[in-house]
Amino acid sequence: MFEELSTRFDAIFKKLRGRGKLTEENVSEAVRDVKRALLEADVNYKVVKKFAAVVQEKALGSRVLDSITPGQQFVKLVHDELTSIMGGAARQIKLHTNRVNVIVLAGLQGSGKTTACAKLALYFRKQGHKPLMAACDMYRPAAIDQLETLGKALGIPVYVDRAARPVGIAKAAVEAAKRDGQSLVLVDTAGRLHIDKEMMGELKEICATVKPDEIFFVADAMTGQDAVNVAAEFHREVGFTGAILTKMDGDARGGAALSILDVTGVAVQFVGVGEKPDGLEMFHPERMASRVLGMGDIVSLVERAQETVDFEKSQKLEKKIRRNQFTLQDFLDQLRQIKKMGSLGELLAMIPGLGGQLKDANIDNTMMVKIEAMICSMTMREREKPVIIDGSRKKRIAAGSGTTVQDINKLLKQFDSMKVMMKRMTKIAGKRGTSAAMRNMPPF
Ligand SMILES: Nc1nc2c(ncn2[C@@H]2O[C@H](COP(=O)(O)OP(=O)(O)OP(=O)(O)O)[C@@H](O)[C@H]2O)c(=O)[nH]1
Ligand SMILES: [Mg+2]
Repeated sequence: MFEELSTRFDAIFKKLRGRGKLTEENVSEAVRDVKRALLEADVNYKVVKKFAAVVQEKALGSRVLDSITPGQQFVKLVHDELTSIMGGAARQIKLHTNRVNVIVLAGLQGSGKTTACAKLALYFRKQGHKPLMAACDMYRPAAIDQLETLGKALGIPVYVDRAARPVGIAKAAVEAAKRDGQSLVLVDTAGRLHIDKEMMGELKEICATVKPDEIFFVADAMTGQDAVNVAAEFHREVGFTGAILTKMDGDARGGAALSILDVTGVAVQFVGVGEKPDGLEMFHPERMASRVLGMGDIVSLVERAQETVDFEKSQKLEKKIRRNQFTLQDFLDQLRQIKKMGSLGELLAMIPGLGGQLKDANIDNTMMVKIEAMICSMTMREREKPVIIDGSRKKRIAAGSGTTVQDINKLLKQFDSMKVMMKRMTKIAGKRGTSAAMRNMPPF
């Protein structure tokens, strides 16, 4: 996400920091570079112009130039402005608890509406709601099947009526939800290649009938300014309460995320970060700005860890680490937990300070696969007591996992030093009192 833009900002700030003292001239130069970077990331030109003017004015007008750390001050300024154009504080969606909530999803063909429908159903179910998905796309025969398959996989009910019209389906779904005690209806609508009268008419009719609490405009982030222009047109016609930018896991340059609010007046509410139903994140402007500027996103990382990591298991693990009983089997379990959280590269990119360096590090999941293979080729006793792994055992494990004896040696050595480090960390944490977030984190 935002990789290119991130790299560009990194270079601009490095240049600035190398200057020792900032002058009006090199601030102007940096602002010009920022402007170019944003334009290349496909941010709307009017937004860029405004952004640059504000940064320039604040950088020159305030105490930035005279401060002890002008470079850092400048970074902070850009960070704050980025946060502000994306909407400042995130809006928490609060669903009603005393009646059925309705959310309508709309957008162009293939933007990710149906996927987002399932993602939101899962998201709100995690918060204790009981979602029902309504299949209102009658134009593509496979659309209903797609939603039904997703529903079945997640155990979420889908309202289907292959003979009715979209408006009727939406209405009947809300009634069914009331009857069956579901608390949220997610309406999946049909996509079109372009915004057309028929589509708008149908959508307006659906909205007038079911009176949704939220209308989310779903846009493919990869399409950049096109997505923003369609969003603006859409908003004029129907109005929406939030945008969902999908496919942010691809190489979307960021333009859409940075422009939608300014152009339409409505903020991004969620981002899609994967094809699977758990690939959805709430959009936090502040965290996103940190990510763009390569400052990492530790809060999202902790949140994701909390969602995936089993609390009881991690407490047991903490005890084991403290007693120095951490085994290769535990290590394997941890690796699998991390894999559940996402790709290693993606996770590391969220760690402050690491973002920019990752490119050359070539961190990929093959390393994890290799380690997993090696541990899986060990007997249980070897995993519990790695000291017994002698030369001949090493040969056997290497042959079994398609690796070399050197690989096994490396793994064992890394495991040893990791154990030492972990013990040290729990000691420090113990003194300070481990925070709940830390306890939930895997130990590396
Ligand atoms: N990588 C990635 N792929 C996504 C994401 N969201 C959706 N997709 C993929 O995009 C394609 C289209 O998604 P759908 O949910 O079917 O899109 P839609 O808007 O319902 O499409 P129509 O009903 O045809 O208008 C599918 O292949 C999805 O798997 C995302 O956040 N990341
Ligand atoms: Mg669809």
